[in-house]
Amino acid sequence: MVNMRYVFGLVALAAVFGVIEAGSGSVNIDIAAGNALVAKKKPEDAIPVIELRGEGKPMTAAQIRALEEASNGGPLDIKVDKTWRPVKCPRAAQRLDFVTFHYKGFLEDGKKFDQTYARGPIRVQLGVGMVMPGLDKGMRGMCDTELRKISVPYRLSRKNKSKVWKHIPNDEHWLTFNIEVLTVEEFTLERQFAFLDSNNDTYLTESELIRFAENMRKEYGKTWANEDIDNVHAARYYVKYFDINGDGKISLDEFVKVMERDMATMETAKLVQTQVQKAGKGKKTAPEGRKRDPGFAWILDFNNDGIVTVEESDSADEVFQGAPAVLPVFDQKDEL
Ligand SMILES: [Ca+2]
Ligand SMILES: [Ca+2]
Repeated sequence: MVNMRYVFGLVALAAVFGVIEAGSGSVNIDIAAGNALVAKKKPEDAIPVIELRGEGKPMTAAQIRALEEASNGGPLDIKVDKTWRPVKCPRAAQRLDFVTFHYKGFLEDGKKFDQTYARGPIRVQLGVGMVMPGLDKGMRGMCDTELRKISVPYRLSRKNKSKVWKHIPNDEHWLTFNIEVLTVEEFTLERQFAFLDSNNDTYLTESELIRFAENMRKEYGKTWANEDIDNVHAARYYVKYFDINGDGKISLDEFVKVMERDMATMETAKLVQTQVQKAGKGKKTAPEGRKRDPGFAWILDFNNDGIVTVEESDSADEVFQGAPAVLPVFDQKDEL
C-alpha cells in the first residue's frame, strides 16, 4: 500500500526529473534520460503535476522507490527518533548482545498493522540476521526500557517469511516501528552457549544443532547464505570442532576454550591486517564478507580472521563433509 499524498509528492519530483509526459498515460522512470530532458526543457515544463493526477496508471511501489532513491542520491537509510531514554543505562546494545523488545508496527498511512504486546516480546541477537537489517541497525545503542521510533525503508525491511515476522508487510515502501526494549543482555560466551543449548542440559549435541538451525529458519527466517549446506553435515563438523574429550557432545568448558582460542587468533589476524593497511597507506586490503556469527555459523570462518568471505561460505557445503582442519587439541594438563 502506498500513501497517496506521498505519490503526489513523488509525481512532482518525477516531473522535476522530466520523466513524466502529461497525457502520455505512462510513467517512465529513466532518470538519465530524464536529466537530459530537464536540461532541454524550461522550468515551467516541470509543473503540470495536478493534471497528471487523474491520468495514466498509478506508479508501482518499485517505481516510487527508484525515484525516491534517485532524489536521495543513493539507497535510503533508516530514520531513528529517540522517543525516550532512561537516565541509567547499564548496557547500550551492541552487536551480538541479546535484546528483548516489544514493537508496534505502522504502515505509511499511519495504520497499525501489528503489535507484540498481546502475544509476548521478541528476543533476538543483534548482528546475526535474526531481525530485518533496518531494525537491527536502529536498535543499536538502546538501553533497558528505552523507547525509539524507527522508520525502515523497503530495502532494509526485507526478511524471509517466518513465524516471528509473519505479520510484517512485504510491499510497504516505509514501515515504522515503535520499539520498547525490555532488556539488553550483554554478549558472553556463557550466554551464547545457553542460546544454542535449547534443552538446557549443559551440552550441545548434533541433533540439537540441527534443531537450532531449523528453528532459526522457521522462527526468524535466518538461513545459511549457502543453501547447499546440509545441517546434518554441519552439525557433525561443529561437534568435532569443539569436542575436546571426544565424547560426542560439547560441554560449556569445551565451548569456551575453543571459542577463546579462535577469538585470540582473530585478534592477531586483525592486528596483522591493521599493519598491512598502514603499510599500504590506506589502500583497501581487508577481506570482504560478513562478520563471524558466534552461533552455529561460527564454523564458516575457516581461516579464523573474523570475516566469512563468499569463498568460505561457498565452499562450506563440501568442507563440512570432512573433518575440521584444526582439531580441538589442547595441552594434556588442560584435559577436562
Ligand atoms: Ca543440550
Ligand atoms: Ca575468514
